[in-house]
Amino acid sequence: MEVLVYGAGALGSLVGGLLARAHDVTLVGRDPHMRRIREDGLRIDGEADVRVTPRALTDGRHRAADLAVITTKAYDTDAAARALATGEYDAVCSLQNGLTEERLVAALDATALAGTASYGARFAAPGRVTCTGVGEVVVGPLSGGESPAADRVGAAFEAAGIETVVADDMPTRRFEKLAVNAGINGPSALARTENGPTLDGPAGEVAREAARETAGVARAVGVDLTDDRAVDAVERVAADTAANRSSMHEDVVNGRRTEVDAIYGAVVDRADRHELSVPTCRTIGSLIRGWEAARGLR
Ligand code: KPL
Repeated sequence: MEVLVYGAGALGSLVGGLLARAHDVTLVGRDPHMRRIREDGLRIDGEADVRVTPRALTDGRHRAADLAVITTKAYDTDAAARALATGEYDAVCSLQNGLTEERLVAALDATALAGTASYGARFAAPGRVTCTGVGEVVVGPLSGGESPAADRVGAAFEAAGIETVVADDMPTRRFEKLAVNAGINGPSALARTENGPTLDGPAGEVAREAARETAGVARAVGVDLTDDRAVDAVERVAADTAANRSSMHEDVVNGRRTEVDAIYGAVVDRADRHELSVPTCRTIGSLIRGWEAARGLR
């Protein structure tokens, strides 16, 4: 299968590098990472040991592939969609944080699949990423049910040795992932704790409450996600990635813009529309936005 990975940072390079073991892969990312991959190939170390030579570009416009996998930061979704709209793809699949797929559907003709990835990835150096945790990829139709496109994408990921689930309940899984991000990302960034201690320490109740609020919003928009399932998910992911820093924690310590709008904004906006109270997510979101504003990042 021809696959283009748009947004080849840490996770995109890891997924693209694993896919390149079995498929014709093009990565789209930034220099100097892309330049180094063109010169020396891509090296994955840590919990995977892979050396591959995918195509590596900095301009993703006017390309064609069977599948485009989108792994940009959520705030770059519209730019990714504009670039992908100049090319031709049978299917696109987001593995991003936040509820980004609706924006891809609005901008692209290709079949849009929803996806989640629980692999841990860290950027090590240009041309090199570290796999910090072997997880799974879940892919399925955005509105749930089955689709031949999801089956084809699932089979392609499996063929490359990636643990993959083709799911018929993506609406629930997307909100479950949003609950995990709402529970872990803000509290870990504010407390400067790795994912495990975020749940195990004094910030744990904040994390669980953010996950419960997200589940309440899911139910308000007609998605079946119980508070218990959301809390179980946030506890499980924190335990599985105990030693990792969340992406928002990394963003804050590196002085970068965060995905606050795609995570807390997504919860709070939907809560407001349904007159639901989500004080924990609202507070976390305001604190992170306050930090971004003070540093001129928004
Ligand atoms: O998606 C993540 C992130 O850091 O953005 C989790 C699941 C919290 C893993 O760190």
